[in-house]
Amino acid sequence: MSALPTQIPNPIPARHKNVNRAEVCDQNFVEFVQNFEGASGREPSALSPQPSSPVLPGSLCTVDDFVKLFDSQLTSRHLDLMARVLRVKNKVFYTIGSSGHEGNAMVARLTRHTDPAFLHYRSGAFMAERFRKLPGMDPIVDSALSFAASKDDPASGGRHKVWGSKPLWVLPQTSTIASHLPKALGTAVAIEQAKRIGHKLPIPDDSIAICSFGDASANHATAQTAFNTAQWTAYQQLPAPILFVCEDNGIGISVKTPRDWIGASFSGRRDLDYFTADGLDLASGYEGVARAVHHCRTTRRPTFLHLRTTRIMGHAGTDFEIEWRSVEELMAVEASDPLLRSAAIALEAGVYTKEQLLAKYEHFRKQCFAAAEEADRRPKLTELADVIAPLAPYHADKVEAEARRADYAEKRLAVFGGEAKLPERQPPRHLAILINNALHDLMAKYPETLLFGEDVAQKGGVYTVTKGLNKTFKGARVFNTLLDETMILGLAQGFANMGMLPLPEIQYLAYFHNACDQIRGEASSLQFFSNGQYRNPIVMRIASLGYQRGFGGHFHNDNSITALRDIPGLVIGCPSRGDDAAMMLRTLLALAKVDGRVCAFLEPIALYMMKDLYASGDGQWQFAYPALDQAMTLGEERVYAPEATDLVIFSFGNGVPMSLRAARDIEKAHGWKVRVIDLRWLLPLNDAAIARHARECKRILVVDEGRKSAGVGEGIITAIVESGSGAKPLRRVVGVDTFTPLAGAAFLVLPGEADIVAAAAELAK
Ligand SMILES: Cc1ncc(C[n+]2csc(CCOP(=O)(O)OP(=O)(O)O)c2C)c(N)n1
Ligand SMILES: [Mg+2]
Repeated sequence: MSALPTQIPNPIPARHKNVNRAEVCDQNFVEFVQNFEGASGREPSALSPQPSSPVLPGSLCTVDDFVKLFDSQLTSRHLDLMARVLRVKNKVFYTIGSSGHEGNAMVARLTRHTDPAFLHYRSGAFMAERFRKLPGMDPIVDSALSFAASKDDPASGGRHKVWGSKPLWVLPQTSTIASHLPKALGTAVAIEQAKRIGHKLPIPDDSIAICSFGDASANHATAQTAFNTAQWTAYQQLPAPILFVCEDNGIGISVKTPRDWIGASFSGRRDLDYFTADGLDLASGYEGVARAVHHCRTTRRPTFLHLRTTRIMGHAGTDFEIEWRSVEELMAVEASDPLLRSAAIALEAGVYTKEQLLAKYEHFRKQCFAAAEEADRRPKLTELADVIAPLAPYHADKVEAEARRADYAEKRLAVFGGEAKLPERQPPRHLAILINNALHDLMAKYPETLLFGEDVAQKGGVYTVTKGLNKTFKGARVFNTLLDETMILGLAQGFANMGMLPLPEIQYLAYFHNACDQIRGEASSLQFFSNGQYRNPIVMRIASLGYQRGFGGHFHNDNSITALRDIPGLVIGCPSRGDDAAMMLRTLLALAKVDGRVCAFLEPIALYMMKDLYASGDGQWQFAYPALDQAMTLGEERVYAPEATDLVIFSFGNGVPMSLRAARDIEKAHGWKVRVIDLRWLLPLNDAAIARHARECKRILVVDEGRKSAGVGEGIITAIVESGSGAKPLRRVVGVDTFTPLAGAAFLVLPGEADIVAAAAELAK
């Protein structure tokens, strides 16, 4: 490595003051090869690649491995250089590069294309290397299409520049750093869990999950939760075959990572096995990577590979480092360019002559530019319908048929313990029982379902809604997780990635907010950013909403679903009674199964045990378990008193029984016949149904137990106004924009029956 510039020349040559560091790095490589003095002029030696390839001197890496890895490095580098040039011509729309991280090609080389990979954005060389694993695939063409945001981009269909591939098991990631670690760990856990529940994996049984990220990202709470959960799992002797790859370049945008922080923080963690490798040097780094991969695959333990990298050419094309770093510092970083190291290895070992190497370098440059120019000519997304096509697939007929499918009679007989004990043979029951029945049924129907969350197993959940499931379906399918909502939802994505159907439970709505991004940014975006190639069907149950008597204050009575309601593609169902809940669950699982949808099922806690509607002991809020072939169409509302036209009340959840009670008083006071609509589906809202009922009735009331701002009520009123029925007398009864206080004071901020009656009186004026 004698030719590596260790001294900064004085005076600094003018070209090193160039603002465009891509040009500097490009020239550095060419000059480095031209001026190389180590073994220059040597003929290609016996080390040139050949069938039984010898190893590089002092390395485990064979010459054949090295040649391929170096090609992958050059591919990645020239994609970066091309992007910097063509960005300014508007032919490329992304310039976050991989330069300095090209050593990650070793991770790809030493793993399989069937090891699911969740990658850092500096993974150009990893991808180029992984592309070798299947015949007929071209990393340059595919990447160029992605850089150009062409509709023909095989990763995302032109929706984003992502590293992704269906055949290569690279699941596209979002730009939210660290957000992919929980689902990567979830996938590793799922690989093992599948075997325990007899689920056939789509990949080999000894696969590992690979997850790479930067050194700054390693500090993020979302990353830390994954490390902790991996340790928590291994601590209990449970397998979690995940290879965490921390690509440590010592910096995050402009903030330096404290010297040796990653090593200091991770080398001594219990049950997270730490390995290091020099990602700047293929010859010496190869062994460390190989050891880490082998360890992970054979021990099935969480493995942390600390891969030394550097970052050259700035954070992205828009990062003019020279404006905030000294030239001397930049030159020192650029001197550690792993491609210079690879060039030195190649020349010293006689793998290439200087001329051959420079010709190779130019060959990759030409290929990348040619592919980019071609990609620029390929079609872009020009129609809205095309953009959103993979966002929320819905095959109504298939979903309906799946929801009504009742061909598992024998299985459920075993689950419920005989004909006489079948839920449809029982008298009408309240919400908690019917949800419990439906979950038993659906877990019998779908052997690939898993139910998990905090306290859901032996205890059966805080409200005993999942009682008995753990006993019936055993611990491999119904289990307690650690107390971490982000990880619960990360696990859900992992199980879904492996073809299972997860039913995660979030203990209270307030604690969903804690982990919201796992649904908002991650699960719900997978179909969109993979152009429908990957899907992670999930039915998330959340104990929700207010009105619990004598319990909880704000955090157990959170009435805000706003954070869920604008998540693109998400389905939200909120039943107010047990029979609806059972039918809705059937539909939600069918949506997940048929269309890969991510769904939220909001269970109103205060209605779990409610048996009576008008008077104590009337039993009018208990319902018969619906026959197995009954389901509820997505968006379908329940109408009480469809013949009534004097007033329509739109509501959901707790608002429904309150409105039904208030309707009696309103009828008495004003002589009106009152129609009550239980919307049941809160996302998407059924605008057409809302418009129809609004049109048919003389007055309109919206009863929304959520908060005034950004709640469901706003959506209902918008649908009414946009339908042209807004000119009628219209009022909204809604919660106050506040947190919910403890005890009786809660009822000051939540809407009540008296408020509904009073609002009707306003309408009568
Ligand atoms: C959650 C989140 N916060 C902030 C950002 C903005 N951001 C993008 S990359 C980055 C630095 C990441 O540094 P590191 O993890 O070391 O990776 P590197 O870019 O150095 O490879 C930041 C702050 C983001 N993408 N996501
Ligand atoms: Mg970094």
